[in-house]
Amino acid sequence: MKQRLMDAPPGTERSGRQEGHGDHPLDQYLKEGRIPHIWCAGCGIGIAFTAFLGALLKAECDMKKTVVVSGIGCTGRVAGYTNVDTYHTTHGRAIPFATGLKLANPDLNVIVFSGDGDLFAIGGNHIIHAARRNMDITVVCVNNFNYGMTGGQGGPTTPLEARTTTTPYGCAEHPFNLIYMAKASGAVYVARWTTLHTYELRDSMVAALKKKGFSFVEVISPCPTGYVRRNKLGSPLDIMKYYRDNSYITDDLDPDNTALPFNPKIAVGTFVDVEKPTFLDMYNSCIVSRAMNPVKKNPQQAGKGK
Ligand SMILES: Cc1ncc(C[n+]2csc(CCOP(=O)(O)OP(=O)(O)O)c2C)c(N)n1
Ligand code: SF4
Ligand SMILES: [Mg+2]
Repeated sequence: MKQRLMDAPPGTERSGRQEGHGDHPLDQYLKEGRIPHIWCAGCGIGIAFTAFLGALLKAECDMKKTVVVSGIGCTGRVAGYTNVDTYHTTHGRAIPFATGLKLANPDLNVIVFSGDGDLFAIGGNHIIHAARRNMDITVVCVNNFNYGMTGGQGGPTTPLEARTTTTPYGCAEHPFNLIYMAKASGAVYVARWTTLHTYELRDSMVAALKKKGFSFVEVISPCPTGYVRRNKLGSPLDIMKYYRDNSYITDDLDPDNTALPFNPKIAVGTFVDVEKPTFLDMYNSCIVSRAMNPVKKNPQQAGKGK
């Protein structure tokens, strides 16, 4: 990788965009000029990102029509490393930016890739309403149970009694169950995987990319520098072993029974896969068609009340 960076033509470090470089099948999706990345050793975001690039390849996404949007956070850096048009927006506002993009250009394939804090704390209101409207976007949330980028503060998914920099004696707040929340808000595709389940995660992202409507994929992921270290959960390899021994794949579970941690183990799989008209379907069939074809008033009634 270092060799490739040295070989990169001048200017790519800034623009990050190169054509035809490298020979790995995923190279075309990576802004190599932006490497080295910022992620810590053992962080799960890189695994989620690799699964995502594999999904772009497998889903045969048209890169000219694909846009990645993210908010601020370690996970949010995914937007900057993906070799498509990207939007690294303000903290918590990835969903409204994505919504605007989709409405302005419905041909675009719009993906939001962001963290648990970005999407469910400051951005919590946006995500529930985008799901309610069934906006045709794909949302990938890397859930590492804390605000990784800013020093490991507690957030809306921090488990009860877990230690973070803002909960040094343990977290006293009940966490959100993102699967249940996405389903209750109206998402038509909802899945969860851990960073151990790399192929399942990639294939789930393919399904989410192809799904018409609001699709949501949660990725349970370690933050070794923040959450894992403060809770003395061991090395990144120990976390992988933990995921292996404490997760099970199911497609039949009611989202209500998927709460973390760990009920009794981490339930992973696809929990929602249904069809429903999207916001744009409804907007076109309801508002646009009625505005274009107004019901003509009965001439006898037209004069009434004058
Ligand atoms: C309006 C605003 N508030 C707070 C911040 C500081 N901030 C930056 S990233 C972040 C949290 C990131 O956590 P998460 O979304 O879970 O991403 P992670 O770093 O864990 O991947 C916060 C609070 C900010 N940049 N802007
Ligand atoms: S602080 Fe945590 S989430 Fe951020 S890159 Fe490091 S390990 Fe990953
Ligand atoms: Mg986080």
